Amino acid sequence: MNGIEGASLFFGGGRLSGGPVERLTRRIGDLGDIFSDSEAYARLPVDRVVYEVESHFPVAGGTEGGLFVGITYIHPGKVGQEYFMTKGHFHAVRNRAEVYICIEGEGMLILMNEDHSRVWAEKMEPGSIHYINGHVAHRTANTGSGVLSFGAVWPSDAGHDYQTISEKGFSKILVEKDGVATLVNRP
Ligand code: PAN
Ligand code: ZN
Repeated sequence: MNGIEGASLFFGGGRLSGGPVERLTRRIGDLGDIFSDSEAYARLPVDRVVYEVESHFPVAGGTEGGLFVGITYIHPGKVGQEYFMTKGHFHAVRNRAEVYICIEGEGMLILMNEDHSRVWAEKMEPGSIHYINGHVAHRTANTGSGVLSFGAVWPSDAGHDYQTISEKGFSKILVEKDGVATLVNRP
């Protein structure tokens, strides 16, 4: 043996493999509280897949100093005029930052500050790299016609606060307006 080893994790062919990978699927039926147009939401099949996440957790959740890695795949689609998107969250430990790297597709990273007074977005395209400051809520939306996929790396003690978003939402939503992805105030 020469002491040289292969990586334990591999991304290829649109899939994470190698090391232990946990897979999570979010369907329309799981996402009732995030989309604004409840009539359009009710018309979609509850089992339609909106996004999938593959994650590798090399250390236990809550470990200080470790990192987690994941790939998110958001399918194309809309609920009314609002693009398919992730639930979105603050990190439970608010000062924990994160990096996203877009792999494939077209989308927007939607960000909101801690007192919900400001929402803004960054365009995601293959190769775009997004540094997400701690204290900033983040969600991603697929604005294209194919799958949007991106890699994420975040601290293993960050945790996820979904509660705040499910109760109060983001103060702006991303909708298609005259063919263009546009942030508008939440109705
Ligand atoms: C990402 C997200 C992933 C799914 O790995 O967890 O894109 O989005 P939701 O967690 O909001 O459903 C991340 O930001 N981790 O911290
Ligand atoms: Zn996060």
